[in-house]
Amino acid sequence: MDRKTDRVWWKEAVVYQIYPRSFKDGNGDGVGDLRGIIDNLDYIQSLGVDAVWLNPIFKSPNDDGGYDISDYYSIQPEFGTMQEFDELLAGLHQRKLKLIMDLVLNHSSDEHVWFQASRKSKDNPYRDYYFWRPGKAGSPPNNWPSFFGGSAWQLDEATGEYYLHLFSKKQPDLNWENPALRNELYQLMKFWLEKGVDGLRLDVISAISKRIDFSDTTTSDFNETIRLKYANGPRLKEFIKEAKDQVWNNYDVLTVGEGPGITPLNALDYLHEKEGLDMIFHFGHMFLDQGKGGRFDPVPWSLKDFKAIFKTWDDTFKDHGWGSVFLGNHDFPRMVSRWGNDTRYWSESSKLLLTLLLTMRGTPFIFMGDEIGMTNISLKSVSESQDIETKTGWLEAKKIGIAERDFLKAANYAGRDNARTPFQWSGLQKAGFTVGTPWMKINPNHARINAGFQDYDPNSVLNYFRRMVKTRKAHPLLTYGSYKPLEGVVDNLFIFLREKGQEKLMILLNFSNDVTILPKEVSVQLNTLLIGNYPDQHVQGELRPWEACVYQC
Ligand code: TEU
Ligand code: CA
Repeated sequence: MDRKTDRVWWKEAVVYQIYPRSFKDGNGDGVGDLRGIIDNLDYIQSLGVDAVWLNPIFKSPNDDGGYDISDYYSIQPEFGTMQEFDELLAGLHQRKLKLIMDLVLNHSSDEHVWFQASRKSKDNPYRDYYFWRPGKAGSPPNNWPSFFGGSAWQLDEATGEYYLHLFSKKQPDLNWENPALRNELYQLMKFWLEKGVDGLRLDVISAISKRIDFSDTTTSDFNETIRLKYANGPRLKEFIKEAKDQVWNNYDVLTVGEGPGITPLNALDYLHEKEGLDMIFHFGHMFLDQGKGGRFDPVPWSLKDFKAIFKTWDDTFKDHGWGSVFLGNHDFPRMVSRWGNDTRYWSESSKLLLTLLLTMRGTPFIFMGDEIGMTNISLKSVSESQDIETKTGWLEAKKIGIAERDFLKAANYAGRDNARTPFQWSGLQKAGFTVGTPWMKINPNHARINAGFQDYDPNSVLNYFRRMVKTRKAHPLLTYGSYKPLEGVVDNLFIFLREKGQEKLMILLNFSNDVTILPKEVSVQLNTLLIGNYPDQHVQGELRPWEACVYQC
């Protein structure tokens, strides 16, 4: 049984992702916080979005931007108090906005009381909340690499054993094989759902079932190691089903799982109305420009491959399950810098990418700042990075003799700092983000790119985004209609049809700096232009550089 055609809020929603540390500082300490979000709920509502996905706000030593939780029941002190959380949730609900929280259940912080106990002794009741293994002749138990460089195992002197951490050594992996641990996680999820949280984004859910033989990886391609060794473990489906039975089925809650390593061939194994997740984030397109060395080994990408990945994933979900669509988040460079042209055609390509997000089939997730076309930042040295993945990536690169200049080039193209620069509210100093010293470098281009200026400019990226959201809402076929990309068009054009009943829309996107002639068979179908990203009338028969058009056919 599948609810492909059922109407549910999360299929019709446009979701706005907020990285709280960088959204707005409400108390002058240079760090974004809940007060800063509460004070800007009217701005969020003005976007026309339906839900907010908040990156983790739980107590954390902040080794990995809050993805290292040391207490699942309390708010990160820098972000505010539980009272302020309640105020935020009420403020969202008053505006008919839903809240999706980001829960990290694959690992905890090493400062969590569970881990503090677990490491005390081999027979501690909490020992098996984590994975401990003896080394092999003075080496780690196997050759698994961490996402953040080095081994995925850390020797703990106290008991002379290693513990597993797929991410940083301050993020020990939780042992889902242990039912006592699973029950603790179910309890903490119920705590937040009882408060009225509307959705859960489940961090690295694809990795919670470990292959406990811990056999070595046999490939040097890191994304292959994720797929074959970390994700899609033997009990993954079972654990998801149990969480569904024990917790999620008892609430009206959206569950969207972050699924690195999940492929079009097995995605549907994890999605099911009664026994699985509602959606996953897949990474097909997000690893497109990553070479064998992963993030800091960028390779050119082609629109041909980009289109093929969208087709493959749309095919995956066309009859069962439901897709999610995103082009950026807190883990990836800014979408206009990565997929668009953030110099000469900054405005047009920002709007084109927002058009793609809001006309594609699947629930769109918009990363804060992309609605105003925020761009990558250029770090002058690795020491300016605030991201463990870049800092450890540099240590690894140095070991193999890569020059800082070359590593920095890769980090400035692909690093996560790009997405974590403070939101650019105004052209004032510190971009209106804080009155204190910002925790992270602010992009100097905030003088030109900021929500304040754009709010008043009818042709701004921000006001185009607002119009595009309204267009999506006005045409339910953009949610429930079919998806059919046009084959055989020239490589720099991405053209697709959305249809439902008698209504048919054609979306035309020119991913290039060149004026491109439209094929005859396309032009003859175009009737009324619903929305376009050039202020003046669309020139029949061609697409201008980075031009996006949505036509009624
Ligand atoms: O990301 C894990 C993940 O799957 C990677 O694709 C992600 O891009 C990460 O940067 C490694 O390249 C999730 C969170 O989104 C990320 O912020 C955390 O660092 C990570 O899990 C560990 O919790
Ligand atoms: Ca603050």
